[in-house]
Amino acid sequence: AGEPPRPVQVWPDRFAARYRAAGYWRNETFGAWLRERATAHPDRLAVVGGEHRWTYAELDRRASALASGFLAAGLQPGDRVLVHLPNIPDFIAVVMGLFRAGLIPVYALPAHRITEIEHFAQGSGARAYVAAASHAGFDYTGLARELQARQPRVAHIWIAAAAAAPAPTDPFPRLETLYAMDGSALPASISQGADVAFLQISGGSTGLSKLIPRTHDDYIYTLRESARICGLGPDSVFLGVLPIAHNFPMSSPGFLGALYAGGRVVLCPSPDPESAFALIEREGVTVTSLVPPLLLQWLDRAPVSVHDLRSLRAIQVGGAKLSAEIARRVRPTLGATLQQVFGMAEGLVNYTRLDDPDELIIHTQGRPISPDDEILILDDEGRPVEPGQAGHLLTRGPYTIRAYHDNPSANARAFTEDGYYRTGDVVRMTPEGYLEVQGRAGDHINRAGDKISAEEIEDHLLSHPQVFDAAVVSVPDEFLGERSCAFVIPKGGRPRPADLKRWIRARGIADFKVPDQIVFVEAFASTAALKISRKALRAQLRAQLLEQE
Ligand code: J2J
Repeated sequence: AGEPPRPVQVWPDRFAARYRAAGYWRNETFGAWLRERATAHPDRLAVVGGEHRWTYAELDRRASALASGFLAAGLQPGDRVLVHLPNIPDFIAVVMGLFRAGLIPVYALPAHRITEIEHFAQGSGARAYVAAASHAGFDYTGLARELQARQPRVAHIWIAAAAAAPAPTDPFPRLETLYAMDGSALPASISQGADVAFLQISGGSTGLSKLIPRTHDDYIYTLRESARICGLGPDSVFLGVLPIAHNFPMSSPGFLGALYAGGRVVLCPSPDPESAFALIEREGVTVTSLVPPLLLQWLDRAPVSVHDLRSLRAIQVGGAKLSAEIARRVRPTLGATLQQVFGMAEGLVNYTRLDDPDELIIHTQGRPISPDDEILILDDEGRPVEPGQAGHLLTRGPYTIRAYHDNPSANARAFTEDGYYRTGDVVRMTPEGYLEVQGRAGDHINRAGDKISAEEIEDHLLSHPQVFDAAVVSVPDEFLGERSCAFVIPKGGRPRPADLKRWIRARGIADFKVPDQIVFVEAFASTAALKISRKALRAQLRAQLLEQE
């Protein structure tokens, strides 16, 4: 089979030249800017989490120590490393260490399980896996064992044990031992700006998640601009509440934006509002990012909390559509400015600006970061819509990818011949040039910001012996925004819904993908129409369900 391909991301020359000339791409790298910050202000706090309080110098030292440990183990620059860590300081040390070594992190979410991890390992050709021993009641060491059995190419595994004592049978080296390495001889960076820095995970609108190669140049551009647009500086304290492996709390402006600006990152390992509120008070948090359902919890709990939240200045909300009614409550209840963020791991990110009129902040999802973000809004036939009308959003620009990693069929679907990315989102543009998200054209469920591919879950359902056919659709949900409903045609007796859910879970996938609701039907009304598309079928079933409610 040979060596798996190395990730690349290439823009046509004339675009690359333009992005460099405009000063967007500066051949800056992660390893280099961390070293610059650590030299400029070594004693300033960079990362706070659990018992740890690391200065910039300490973070830089730990990154170098890990980098030399990874390389000493036999990994080579360009190798891919699966990072499967919750919101703990080790997450940041590990990714900074990988950058320093020229290794390529592949970000998995803590909710992902063996099936997804194996898919990422295979797709990226990963040679190593770094996980926490356990988190939120799940044993990642067990997953590591299974991964190694299924994918022997993943030869190196490190487990961050945190405070927990290692189990006597645990065969894996502890990440912590690498912090004792001497990495002082390593250069700050061996990468170039145009190199792929990491692989991010797509929301997966059709089928399984795809891998998104982002370069130092393109991603650091978004960090620099996001930090500016969100008003971040040395005094900013960013709270990571959402899983920081996700592109939104990572970069919009996220923990990387905060570090880029020389600010401080505080990590909250639990999504519970009171844990976050306690940290806001203790650390003087000024900024955080939330998905709409979490914001809703905060709005309910803040007025009765004992904690003082007055340090909060801005809150970014995105990942899923925020309703105007909820948006309106942010400033009066939390005393902070709302910034709506409409972004995607593939690239394009839109923000409402801090000084925008309330009208725009409450009703729109913002405008692009870059003057060179090109936006097309097209009708079903691919023609530009009339101004103000809704249509399919396509985009290209200085930080939107031109291709997924090693995936020609997905690339053929997701990109036009002239390099526009088909986002799958339906939007309209206001006269001010701001975008309002209307919905999605594709069949995925946006469950509280977690993206679920209908096709992926249908395939899991079809593996059950008592499932003849299945169609998964999204249903509006007051709290989650959308929830998932599986329509199932049983065969040979009807399975119990709880058993079906257990079956899906046992396939080793993230819990958020397990259908919220299962409806048994005799047949799909449309099977008579023979060649009806899955898409049309799902639309029909969704309409049927909404009618009944
Ligand atoms: C409606 N839908 C939204 C919003 C994303 C910043 C913010 C979010 C993401 C993200 C991100 C939305 N209103 N405000 O990576 O850097 C839906 C759209 C979009 C998809 C992308 C970032 N914000 N969405 O959510 O890659 O459907 O990135 O195409 O996970 O989320 O999902 P994802």
